[in-house]
Amino acid sequence: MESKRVAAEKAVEYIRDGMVVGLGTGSTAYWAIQKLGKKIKGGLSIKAVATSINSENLAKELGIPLISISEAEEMDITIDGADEVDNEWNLIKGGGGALLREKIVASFSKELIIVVDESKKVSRLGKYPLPVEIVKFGHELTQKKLGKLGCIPKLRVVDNNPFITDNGNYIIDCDFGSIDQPKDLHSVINMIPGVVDNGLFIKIATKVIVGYRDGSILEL
Ligand code: ABF
Repeated sequence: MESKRVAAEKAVEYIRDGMVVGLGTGSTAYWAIQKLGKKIKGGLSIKAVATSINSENLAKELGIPLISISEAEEMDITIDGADEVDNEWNLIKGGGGALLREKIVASFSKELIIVVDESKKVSRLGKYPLPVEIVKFGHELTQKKLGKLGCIPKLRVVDNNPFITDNGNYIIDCDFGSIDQPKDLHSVINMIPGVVDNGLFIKIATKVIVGYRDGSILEL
């Protein structure tokens, strides 16, 4: 936790009065939201857009003023976590099931600061199964098509039921083992009818902050 927390709190130092801030999802983004809540109690004045119902509820608890993405139009800075980050700052995200709203918010952000602990840095993406959000209609066939791309596709299940995203869709976790051409794979996956989006974030991050167990920080 300490390494995630130091990275997340460092990212919050970039937040200034009057900004519109994208709130990520997951246990690292959690610490950024907590720190933001403290700074707002100390007088920081911002508006926030959440990337999940979980983050929205946490922000409400902490008194962080929320607006909808439609009201925001653009975020100044979004702070979010990731499951893997490669040397070109391509990401795998979606372990928390929030990839669609995270990618939408990220795509309308001037800055996307990714906050991770050292375990997330990889030389090649894919050890972590790639989450793909798909619609329910024909999901078994969509899952088969994903398998034909060279992965082991598994419907994400929680408490013996299919996981349902905030958008009412399913997640297929696709174990590719290793992803050589993330940009190409991203396009090929998203061309499959029934696929809404996938957890590859290609060249969207503008800064990566890595936290280490000893409390040190690496800003890439
Ligand atoms: C979220 O944070 C997800 O996209 C990603 O899977 C997760 C990273 O998990 P954590 O920060 O909890 O390690 O943005």
